[in-house]
Amino acid sequence: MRRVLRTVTVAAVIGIPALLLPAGPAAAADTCASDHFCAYQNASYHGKILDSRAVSGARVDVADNQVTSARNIRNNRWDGINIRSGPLPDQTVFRFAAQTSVANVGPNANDKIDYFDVH
Ligand SMILES: [Ca+2]
Ligand SMILES: [Ca+2]
Repeated sequence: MRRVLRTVTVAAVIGIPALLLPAGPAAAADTCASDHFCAYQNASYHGKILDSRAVSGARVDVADNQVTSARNIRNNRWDGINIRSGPLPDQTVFRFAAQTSVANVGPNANDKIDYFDVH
């Protein structure tokens, strides 16, 4: 009886890592409609946090320090701006050219953008 119980316990322990493996193929990226600008909190367009059709001259707020990827399906440039305090002016950390998708803004801009200036 003691031997049977030990066998069951070992099997259960071995089974735990299997639960940590990724399940199947990656989920599909979030969509962004034609003529919209969309920003996402994760790389490769996952976790949409902004979907906008703002026009040139607009300042568009987005959840602070979250943007990692974006799709610019509009015909104007969107600059990702990081707010700085004190004497430092706000800083443009990434420029999203018209009709350009960026799957990862990279370490200099990741999780820094606080708003967008639309040009
Ligand atoms: Ca910031
Ligand atoms: Ca913001």
